[in-house]
Amino acid sequence: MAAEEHIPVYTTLQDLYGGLGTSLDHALRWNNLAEEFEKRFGREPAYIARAPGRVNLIGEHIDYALFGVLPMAVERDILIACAPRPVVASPDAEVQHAPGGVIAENLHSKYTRQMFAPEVKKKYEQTEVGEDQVHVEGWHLDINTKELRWESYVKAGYYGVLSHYFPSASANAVESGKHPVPVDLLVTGSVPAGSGLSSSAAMVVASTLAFLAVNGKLSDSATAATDHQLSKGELVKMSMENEKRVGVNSGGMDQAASVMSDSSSALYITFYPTLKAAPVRLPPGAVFVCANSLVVSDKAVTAKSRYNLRVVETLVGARILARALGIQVGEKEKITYREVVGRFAGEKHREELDAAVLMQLLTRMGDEEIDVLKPKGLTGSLDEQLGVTMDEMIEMSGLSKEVFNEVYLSWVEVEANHFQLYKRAKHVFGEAFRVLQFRQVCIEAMGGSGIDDAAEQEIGTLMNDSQDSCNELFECSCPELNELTRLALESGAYGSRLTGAGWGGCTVSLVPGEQVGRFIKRIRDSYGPYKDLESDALSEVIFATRPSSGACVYKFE
Ligand code: NG1
Repeated sequence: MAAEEHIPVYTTLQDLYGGLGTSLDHALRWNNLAEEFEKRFGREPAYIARAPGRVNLIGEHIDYALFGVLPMAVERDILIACAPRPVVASPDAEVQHAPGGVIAENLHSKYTRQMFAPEVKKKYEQTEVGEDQVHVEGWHLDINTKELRWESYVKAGYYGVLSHYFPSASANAVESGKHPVPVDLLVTGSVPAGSGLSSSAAMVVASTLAFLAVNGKLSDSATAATDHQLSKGELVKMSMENEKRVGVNSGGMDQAASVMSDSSSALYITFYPTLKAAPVRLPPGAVFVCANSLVVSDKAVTAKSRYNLRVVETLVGARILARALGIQVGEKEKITYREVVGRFAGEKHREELDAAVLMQLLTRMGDEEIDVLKPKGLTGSLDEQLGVTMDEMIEMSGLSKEVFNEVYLSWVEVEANHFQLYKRAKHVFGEAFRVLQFRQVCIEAMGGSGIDDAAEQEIGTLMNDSQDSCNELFECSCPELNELTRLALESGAYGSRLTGAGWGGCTVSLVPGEQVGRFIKRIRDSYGPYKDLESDALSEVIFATRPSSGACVYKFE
């Protein structure tokens, strides 16, 4: 099981890139990073931590309803070269001598050099006899969540390492040598930021790994440096917690894909009853092309009318459906659609439904049961009338206004005149079904001849259906994403859809392997916003990718 495996530590690039082949591009990039590190810090790095971005192939906006999703890691990644810093006299002496002081640089010139050191948080209390007592609470690193700053992701990863591995943060720890070492690090990334390919999760995973490595908290077969070897599942959980420190409440898909992927497969990630990831081998002719719409959707700014509103519509819908189906729900419980289905089917705690049974239930829910989410007395088609007002929604939930506000609105701000409970539910059940179908097609294709492209055709159709559903029912597409997916189909893709949260960012298209070059050229020539881009900029915004291996560490010997 991927979750129990250890984080791989390599000493050659051949081993690291395995299935991908040690392409010259990779080697040049790694060498360049190591040489730059040496130039800037006067010695070789001790490690390079690598974490890839991800593209979600299917299963959009259903992770927070706890249904399975199907992403894969992309070849584009974040690399962090790092080494413990010998303490010598210098103008930066304050950081140099602070336990765990960090000098962080980025190869990209727009991200400036940062220096920071974790502080020990102390609490002063008065004893009964009036003396001050000092308690050490833990580490503190100043993370600015109001502004998007590159080093916040580095700090977020560090925070987790400090609190998990240096719990006795105190002056005593410093004296006994159990404090974190001072570190120099240099970051480079090829995952385009803010495009729905999870550069943030890759940064946090890579940073977590870099700080573990320099502090001797990752072991490999050569050096059993620690009693407990960190598993991939543990790194996913740590990285999820760490990313929350930058103010993002994520469902776990991004970190799981970055850590647990392998170079031959996509990942079927399930969140219920526990987080699990199983490889799904893709048909051999499958090449995925990511294309950035160049529309930037600032998640934090638009959350109340987009992402967070969808989360609330999805959660409230689940309660109303549960109520209509006669399912017990605790008054303060935020039940999800996946749990409603499970309880309806009599699923026992920690037991999983068989995929065929789950598919039957999804069809039944999506085709019949969710009619209870429409406004009373409405039988018409999908139009604005399908939405319900806040008062109607509260009444349908069966909760008092006070309890409703506490459970569904106290932790999040939302803005809408009408809440589209029915449309969102229709998308969620349909999309969860398509994920299982996609997986099924891939499993069946493995046993087949692979001579024709029937599997690719079927997968492509599922991707197109997903795009339609995201556009019409979940309303998370935008004109540019619709245009890009349309152009992709006209240019020979089997299927094309938005990937990630939507409202901008990237599309992913499944393209026949032998046509990738021609496909990319046609999109470059026909998508308006690409017209004035030079070739370097173009290769940043549209590129082919196969599945990549997950996060790892390279050790210099
Ligand atoms: P992006 O914004 O593409 O990383 C977001 C969520 C995912 C998932 C998708 C929609 C975060 C960090 N990630 O992805 O968990 O809900 O939207 O499928 O919020």
